[in-house]
Amino acid sequence: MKTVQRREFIQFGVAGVGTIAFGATSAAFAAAAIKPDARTALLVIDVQNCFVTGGTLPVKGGEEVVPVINKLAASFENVIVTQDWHTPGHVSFASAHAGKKPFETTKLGYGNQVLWPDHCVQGSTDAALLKDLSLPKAQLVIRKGYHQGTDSYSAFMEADGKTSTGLAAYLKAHGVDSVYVCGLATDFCVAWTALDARKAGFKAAVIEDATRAIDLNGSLKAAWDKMAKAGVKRIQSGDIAAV
Ligand code: VGL
Ligand code: ZN
Repeated sequence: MKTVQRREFIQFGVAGVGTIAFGATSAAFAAAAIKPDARTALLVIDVQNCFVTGGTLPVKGGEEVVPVINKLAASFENVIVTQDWHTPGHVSFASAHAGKKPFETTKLGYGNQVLWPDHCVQGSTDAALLKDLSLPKAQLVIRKGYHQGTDSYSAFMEADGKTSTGLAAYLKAHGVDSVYVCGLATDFCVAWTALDARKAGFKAAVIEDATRAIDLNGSLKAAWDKMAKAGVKRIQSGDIAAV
């Protein structure tokens, strides 16, 4: 019991407190940096060509997360990668809905769906991971959004709220209880993944400077508010001990 509490304090307590008490650059703060252990995983969400400059659904500054994530990943024993992986004509594409334009919404059986430009089609260069992403330790690639009629922003659960990707069971089988989420985009796949991590019983943090947002109609603020309510911590890459 003592061990668990102490670890929780180090992993999920000190970063925020340290920022207020000492400032991010002080030696006191540096000494309290988060040191990921065997029960912790870094989830690298959708760092794919589609979501960066030149891609089909570019996120402003998306490519800037690559050096940050490469450095972060070296500090983690467990690294998991996701890819948005849609069928041609996927239900989340505006082109699949007569009279609809990208960034409009529609109502599907499972609720409201934002309609996107065609993006991340299975096997395309657009859906490939960025070539400069260097994650030699990555142990699992989870692909999601491959059911024609169901989107999946979250790495844990498809948008119908009941079809699991298997990620929670995988992490639990490996003794992981805490996840740190980074990648693209902050207000969609990163946020939904972090929220579902909490629902599945994991401690969860989003590494803000290792993400970039789409920010559609206030979606970024809404996502941070929702995550704060759900107990998702908001940290910076500098809060993780470098190796
Ligand atoms: C994403 C919109 C559509 C994401 C994926 O990775 O955040 N956003 N598909
Ligand atoms: Zn998508």
